Amino acid sequence: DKLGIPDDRGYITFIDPGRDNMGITFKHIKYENLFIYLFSSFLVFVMSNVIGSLISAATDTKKVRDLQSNIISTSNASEITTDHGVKISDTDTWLKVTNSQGTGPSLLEDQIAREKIHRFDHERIPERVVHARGAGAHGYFKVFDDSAKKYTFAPVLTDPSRTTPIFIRFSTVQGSRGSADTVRDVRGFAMKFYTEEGNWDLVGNDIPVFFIQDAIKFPDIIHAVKPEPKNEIPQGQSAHNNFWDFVSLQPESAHMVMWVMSDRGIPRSYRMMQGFGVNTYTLINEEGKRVFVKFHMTPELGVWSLMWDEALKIGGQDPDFHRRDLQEAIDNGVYPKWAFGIQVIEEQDEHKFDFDILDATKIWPENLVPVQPIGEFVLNRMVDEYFPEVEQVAFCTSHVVPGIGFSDDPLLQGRNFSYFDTQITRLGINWEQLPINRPICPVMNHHRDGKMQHRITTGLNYWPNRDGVGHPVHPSNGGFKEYAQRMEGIKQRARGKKFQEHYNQAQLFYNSLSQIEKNHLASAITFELSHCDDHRVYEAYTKLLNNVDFDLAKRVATSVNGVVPDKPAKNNNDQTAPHLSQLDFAPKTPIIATRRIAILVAEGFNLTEVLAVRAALAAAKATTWIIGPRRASVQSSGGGKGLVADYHYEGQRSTAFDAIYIPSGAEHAKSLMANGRAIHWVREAFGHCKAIGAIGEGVNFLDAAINLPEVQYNRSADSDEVVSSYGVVTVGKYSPSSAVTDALTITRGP
Ligand code: HDD
Repeated sequence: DKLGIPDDRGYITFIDPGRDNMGITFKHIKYENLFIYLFSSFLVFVMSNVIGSLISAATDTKKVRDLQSNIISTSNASEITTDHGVKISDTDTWLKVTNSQGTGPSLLEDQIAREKIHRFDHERIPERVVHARGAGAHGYFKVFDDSAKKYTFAPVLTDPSRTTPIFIRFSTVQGSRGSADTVRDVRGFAMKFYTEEGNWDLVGNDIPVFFIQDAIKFPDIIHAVKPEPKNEIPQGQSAHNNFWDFVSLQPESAHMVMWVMSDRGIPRSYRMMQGFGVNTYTLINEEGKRVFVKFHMTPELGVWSLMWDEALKIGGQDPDFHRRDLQEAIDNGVYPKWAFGIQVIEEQDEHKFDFDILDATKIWPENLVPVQPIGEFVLNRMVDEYFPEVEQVAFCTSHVVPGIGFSDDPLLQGRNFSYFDTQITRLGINWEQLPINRPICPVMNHHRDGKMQHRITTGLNYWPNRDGVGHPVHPSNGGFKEYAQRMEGIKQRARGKKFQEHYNQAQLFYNSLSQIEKNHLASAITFELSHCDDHRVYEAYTKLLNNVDFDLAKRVATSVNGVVPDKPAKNNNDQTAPHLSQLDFAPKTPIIATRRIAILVAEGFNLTEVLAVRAALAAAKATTWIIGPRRASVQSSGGGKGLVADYHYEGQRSTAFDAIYIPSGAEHAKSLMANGRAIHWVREAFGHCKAIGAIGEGVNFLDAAINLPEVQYNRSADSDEVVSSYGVVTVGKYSPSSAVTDALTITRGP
């Protein structure tokens, strides 16, 4: 009702016809600033279209174009045919010999029905033996400059003029394909770089270390963590006897267990996880010099986690939470982005450290070996179809490109055998011909035949041959050449001397956490051991824990009836290292982009205010969702037409959102106060330390719902001073200053 009319303070409200693609926005600005605003809008419009076309150019990578040749759209060819191409006239009724009633036995002769059922019967392929559940997306990788040239001649890591297409698949480890996303687990972070020199697969995790040192132990750790063999319980959880039994007897896993039990085990989003190559690889430069390297991926948005209570609830409320989150961000054009960095150790420094740099249960602490950022990557395109892309994408640690090599890391050596092998079971020997796996550079060799051969290769199929075709390529022309490593040794089953020490870095990690993170970690181990009912298991693990930290061991053991120590089993030298606590990754300026904000309304809410706050949040690229008493129109104050709610209070829980905002409106606040579910909404969000903002009468509702004397509110109807306490942000009356929305950008309370 106030549209276009300057108010007594000289402010005007008008409809801004879409500065972004998030629908109509309402603006409320000083009348005299209107011209400047419209002119700047015009500039933003022009610029965003220019940037938009640049972005779509980046989305359209060489790999995406390569995949287009395999895409068939059902809308282009709407007529249905058999697999042999014959048009089908009836897909609904099996061919029968019918009696006078029109019923009778079905005939095997019906090749159309047979084909349909056959094809259906064979739709499933074996799920991955680990990392079965996942989500993937396309994107691109770029280096900033050629600074890595001193270490490697691989153009993917040194040529800033290149945009390398990538595909990333994120995953959980333990659960099967249909398990929930938010379980406590390690997350896979598998990257395929489609380089001009061939595919490079960097198959990493969101945790920089691993449970075991030697690949031969992999089947044991996986059997132990997977559902128990007698009853296939539990799904998507490590909280059971077998896992904790194994790790109590395999102390090399102590460091990794600390990471998984920390908040890293329950990320808020795939987009807010670090990635690590984990193993030690090598880089080789033009002069043939080799260095050891570890790869690091650092998310632009920071490293954030769920609370355990949230993770448990979301597991039931939205098992696809992380998959949906990735889709939502990419659909909204807020593309997930990571910095790509390397840690480098010169060959001559290999033995300088008190840990073995080839031991995957150890990090290279960043105070000793800093991460050098060399590039960045972005995910900007979801897949067109899940199965052919995400389910059929297949990675091999053994797939490196010239300039990148392996090390003698015994975990990596074994992995280099395992991945190719598993793809044969899952996808068949010709799995690299599948569209998502095939390289964007030419492929030519003398491998032939095998099931599902797609290539028709003419000419000779062996080397040497009289035509000189399919010949090896000299390294000076790009042929892969292994580093000439001097070797001398004794053939024996052995582990390196420094591989024997297991607790120093578990302690280093624990020491480096903030108190809150330590509390979460203690609760997580307590939860897990509480689910172990064999006393030998929880006793053994609580005993082991005393090697990491005396207080932690006491705390957990007391809660789970474990072995409560009376003195530390190992001195704690209080050493810490940077970037082990997640708090070290919080962006300097809080980023609200892609955060989900629920606006809790009832009949009689203040529409003008909601639209203004909503527009400000949308401009910061957050998403807002109206939660109301019904998923239909909810009237605003004075009987206005209001808004259509996105969800009913029962249709979504606070767990799906990062923050809540409760607008002003006397009737609306009264209705909320009388509604148990609405009260639960804010209590639960408060318990999960989310930012909650309220204005005017919304503050009264908040006060009634939370009702804690420690929380301070601004209840004064004519004060626009923002009071922020315990993550609760209140203001008496709305003013167009962005104070409230600024305050809401703190999406987590203390
Ligand atoms: Fe593995 C899959 C990561 C050790 C054997 N692994 C797999 C995936 C990731 C990792 C992210 C999923 C790939 C995808 O999305 O398709 N794995 C790791 C990391 C490890 C590790 C970071 C330690 C540094 N893995 C490891 C060992 C072995 C395997 C020691 C065997 C000796 N991993 C496999 C596998 C999988 C696999 C059985 C199952 C599906 C697949 O390979 O393609 O071969």
